[in-house]
Amino acid sequence: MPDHSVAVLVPGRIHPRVLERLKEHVEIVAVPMGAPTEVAPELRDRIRGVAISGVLDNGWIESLPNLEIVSNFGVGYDGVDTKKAAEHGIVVTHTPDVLNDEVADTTIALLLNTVRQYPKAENHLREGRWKNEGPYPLTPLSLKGRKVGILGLGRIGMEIAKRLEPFKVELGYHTRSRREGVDYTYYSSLKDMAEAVDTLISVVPGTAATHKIFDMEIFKALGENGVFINVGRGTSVNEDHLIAALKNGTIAAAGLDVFYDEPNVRPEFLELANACLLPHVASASVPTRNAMADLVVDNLIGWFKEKKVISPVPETPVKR
Ligand code: A2R
Repeated sequence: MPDHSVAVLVPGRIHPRVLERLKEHVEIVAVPMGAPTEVAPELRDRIRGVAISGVLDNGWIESLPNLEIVSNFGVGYDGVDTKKAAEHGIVVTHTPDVLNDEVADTTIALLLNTVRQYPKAENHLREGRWKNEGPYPLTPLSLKGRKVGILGLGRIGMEIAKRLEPFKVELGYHTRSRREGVDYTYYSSLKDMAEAVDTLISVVPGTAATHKIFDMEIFKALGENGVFINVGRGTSVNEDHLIAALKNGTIAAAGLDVFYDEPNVRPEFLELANACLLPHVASASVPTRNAMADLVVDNLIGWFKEKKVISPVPETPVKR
């Protein structure tokens, strides 16, 4: 039986499984994404949790007097102001680990698609051009012999690196703190890594420190044979610079699953033959998204039942 003394706010859209499971336990208050809307005081005072996929407006944190927990759908929680939440003693959780394999698999696919142009080759067949015009042109780029540098060797970055080992590429990484027990070459800055490798993969969170760190200086360092893959956050990229770098041959190609202002993709990207584009689908399989949905719900229910959460974000003040 749902405990209607507890209500959970759900701004905007979220995976349906979150709603299905949550409604067995609590009352759901569905509101539009964005600034707070009118909620009856009696209901407002029962809202102790938020389930969010996207951006949580700070107005909700300020206007819900009994809010205790924000459960974020996704490992990246740049849509939640964790500092503001902490000021209000609110716990923030996210969905790490359950998506590592899926995102790492997508990264390999995106990398191969970017260098070998498989989606375009398939279109060549589908459009009847193989028969009418002849074979798809040879791809100028190949994965063979590449030197790959990964920005961010965390949970997902490690899975990407492990998957790349059998591809016989050279592997290196940059993180702020060097990882113990890892044999890949460590670079002490992104710039140094970009100079040393010909393929950059970004899988860092969207933070102030990673905002637009991929700029023309980095693309110039990567060079004309360079391939840039981004499965972290679009906010890490200066898209003006990336578009220019792809247009003028500063780098050879880019594979992007994330964009600065999703779902608005800069039209220039669509014009670029050397850009391979995905609509933020790295974790988007039914089993992985179900696991993420379950973790969103289990964090909330665990908190309401026993004041215990499974996967708090590092910045959160978990009170037990
Ligand atoms: O810098 P460190 O030692 O904290 O290493 C983390 C690295 N990282 C950075 N590296 C260089 N410069 C930065 N400013 C910076 N900030 C963070 O990113 C660590 O190696 C990695 C993040 O790993 P995890 O926290 O385990 O995150 P996970 O689960 O791999 O997901 C990464 C991101 C998500 O935040 C979403 O944006 C996307 O992938 O799905």
